[in-house]
Amino acid sequence: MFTRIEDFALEWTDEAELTARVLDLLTDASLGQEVIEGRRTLGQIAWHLVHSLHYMSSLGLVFDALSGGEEASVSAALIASEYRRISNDLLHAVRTQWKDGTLFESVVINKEAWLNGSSLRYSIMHQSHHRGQMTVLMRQAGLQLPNIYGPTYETWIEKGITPLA
Ligand code: NI
Repeated sequence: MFTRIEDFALEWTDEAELTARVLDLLTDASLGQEVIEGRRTLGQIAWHLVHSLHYMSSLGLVFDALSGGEEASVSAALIASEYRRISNDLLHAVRTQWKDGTLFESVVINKEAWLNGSSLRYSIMHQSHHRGQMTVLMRQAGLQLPNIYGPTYETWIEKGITPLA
C-alpha cells in the first residue's frame, strides 16, 4: 500500500505514461482483436482500463471519470485521449483532496474494508494487468509496441542483439 501521496504521484505519473504510450498505438481496426473467439476484444479491454478508474470515485475522490456502461463502441483515438484526461484528473484529485493520513482510512467495498493506500496500489496493479493483456492482443493484431519494462523484439533487433524467446 501507499503511505505517502507523493509516492503514489510519482509512480502513477510513470505508469500512466506507459499506459498512454500503449493506447496511442491502438488503431480502430485492431480493436476487434479477440482473446479467443467470442470473448473480450482488445477494444473492450482498453475501454475497461479507462472506464475502471471510475472506481476511485467510490473512495470519495471527486474527479471527472466516465460513468455508465463499458459497452459503448468508441474509437482508438477517444480511448487514448480519455485515458490521458482521466488519469491526469485522478492524480490531481488525489493530490488536492487527500492527505497522507487519508491513505490509512478505509472504505468498505463489496463487504471488504480497503485502506485507501491499498486501493491506490490496486489501481496501478489492475491497470498493468490489463495493459499486459492488451500488448499480447496488439501483437496478434499486427501492431507495434513501445518498450514497457524492457525492450521489445524490435528494440533487440535494432541493437543487433538476438531477441529472447
Ligand atoms: Ni479489470
